[in-house]
Amino acid sequence: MTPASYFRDRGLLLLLLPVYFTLSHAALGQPVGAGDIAFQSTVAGHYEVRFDSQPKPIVINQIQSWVMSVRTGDGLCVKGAEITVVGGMPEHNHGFPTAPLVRPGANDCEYLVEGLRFHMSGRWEMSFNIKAGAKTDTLMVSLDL
Ligand SMILES: [Cu+2]
Repeated sequence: MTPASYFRDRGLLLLLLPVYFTLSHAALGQPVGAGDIAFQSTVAGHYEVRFDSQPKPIVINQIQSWVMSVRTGDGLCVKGAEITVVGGMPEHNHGFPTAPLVRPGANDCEYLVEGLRFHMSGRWEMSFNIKAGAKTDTLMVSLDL
């Protein structure tokens, strides 16, 4: 899915996704790291996801790598998942300035989200599509930078 189609379908997506996570550190005037994003469940509840970022906290306009840990509800590593990510700033109507990719990480639970760059302050939304075996699920992340 391209960022453009992501935003075109976003209204529908949000209707279908009642579980919607928001971080609001901007009000506190503090930078955030991906590690500050709470451990969270995907929309259909198939997977549990946690993030860690480098550098930490997130630096505006600098390439980021996130480690993404994906487990089942039973705490088992989700091995061999195909994960894609799209996102952008809905209030500015633009996508990411880069095309981030997710690839396998250091162990069966981990994936690396590479090429992330948040080129301005404000609210960013990301949608991760996680496919492992027959189960596909979505994780929405909203980040105030
Ligand atoms: Cu923007």
